[in-house]
Amino acid sequence: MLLAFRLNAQQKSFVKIDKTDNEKTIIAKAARVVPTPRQLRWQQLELTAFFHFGINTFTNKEWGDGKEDVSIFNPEQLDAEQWIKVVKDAGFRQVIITAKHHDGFCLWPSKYTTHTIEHTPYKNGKGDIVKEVADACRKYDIGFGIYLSPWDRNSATYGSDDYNTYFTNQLRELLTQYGKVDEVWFDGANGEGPNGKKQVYDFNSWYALIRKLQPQAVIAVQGPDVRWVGTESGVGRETEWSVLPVAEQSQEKIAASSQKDVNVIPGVLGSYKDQDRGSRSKIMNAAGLVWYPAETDVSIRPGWFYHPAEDHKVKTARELMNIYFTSVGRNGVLLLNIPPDTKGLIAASDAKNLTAFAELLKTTFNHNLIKDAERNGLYGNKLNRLYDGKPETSITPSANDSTLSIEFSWKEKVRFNILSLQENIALGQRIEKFSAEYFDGNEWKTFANGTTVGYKRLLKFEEINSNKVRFKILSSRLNPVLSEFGLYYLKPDEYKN
Ligand code: FUL
Repeated sequence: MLLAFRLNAQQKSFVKIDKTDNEKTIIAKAARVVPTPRQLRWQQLELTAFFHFGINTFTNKEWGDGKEDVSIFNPEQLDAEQWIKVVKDAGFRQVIITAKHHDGFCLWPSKYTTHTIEHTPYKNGKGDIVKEVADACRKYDIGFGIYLSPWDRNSATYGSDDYNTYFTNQLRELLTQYGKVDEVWFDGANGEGPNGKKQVYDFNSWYALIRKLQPQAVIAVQGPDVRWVGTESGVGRETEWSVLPVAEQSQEKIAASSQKDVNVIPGVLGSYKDQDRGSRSKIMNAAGLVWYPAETDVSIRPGWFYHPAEDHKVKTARELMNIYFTSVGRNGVLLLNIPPDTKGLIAASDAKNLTAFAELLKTTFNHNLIKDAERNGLYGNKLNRLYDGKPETSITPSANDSTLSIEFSWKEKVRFNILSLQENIALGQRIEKFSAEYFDGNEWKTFANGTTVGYKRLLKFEEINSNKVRFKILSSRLNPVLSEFGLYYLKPDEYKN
């Protein structure tokens, strides 16, 4: 018990690789890199929602230039509780509001500029939409996050040091006036100010301010805690490692930033376009490793902001379900954008599709077939741990074994077309290769295989009918820790590729 505690206490979200470390040592180090408590909480949310709302909603544009007349902003029926109820009922557990987009218009009455909601007809200048959203989140018990665009096309100071002070002041307002903040989302977009100079952002001091005022908040995606998956399509990588390699200089900055945490943006080796960012070949020449999980952002509509012409282009329940498979089901967190309309409401079309998506999700994962399987295999009743919904109960082979094999049998044949896997990532991400087979009466046949699992891996395939299934972890960094395993069936007419 004591030994286990000591080992856990040693585990951190980053580790240095020494030049003398051999492959075995590097792999063991990689297996022990773990998420911070804030990263773990965030990963377990699975579904988070983005609300792009602001002056662009009224100009019908995606990007504003900061010269907009703010008197056009008047969402007369705005009801933040409607936004939160719609997403909460659909299973979303945290939201992010665009407090300020690239146009510089503030949805709260910032003291530091006049380009705000205070100078609009909305509630005669007495409104504060950041507050309305924060209050609704608290009322419905759902996480609250803010998007604050560093790129500001309205501020006269943009392009100078004064802008960093301006931004810090705005950030402080948002971090101190609205209660608990669970996520802060920074975009990397960067332009030139009126002086023709490109702004150099003071990110590290902003991270320090967030850590001080809201230590539980994850900082995404220009930030130390959460990484952009690399596309805006909702499709993550099939091989998605949360433990990534960093270069020498980055390793030094991380170590200097804190003893127990990462407080700078990790300089990950390779490119966000790479299909694999963390397998053995990628981490062998790293100077350090860091827990840096992927967030998959995508909009329910073609654009990020609401445009009436896109009312008929809202993603369907089936499309959202596919996105669930390729985001959450590929070791990511889904950040789905649902932009409120000019009335200040989530449009009926979007709400309808979200409700249908939630129903589809419920039907799909309603019954895990392994609950009905016999218990005569190697792990016997321990198999119950694989469907109790608790990440901390798991099955694992002995400490020296990096493979695992489990078998399920049923008295009668069962029908399935979905496989769901989860690792207990509180202990790290370890699984590197797996395969699943069924017995067709004569021989074993593979129906699914893959590489990483991480928090969750979902696979779908042609319907299988069988009374025997076996699952093998073929390769893992140290002993694999499998916490959940599921086989499900969904009628093809309810769910198509
Ligand atoms: C991008 C922005 O430029 C888009 O307008 C949107 O906010 C998206 C989430 O991030 O970089």
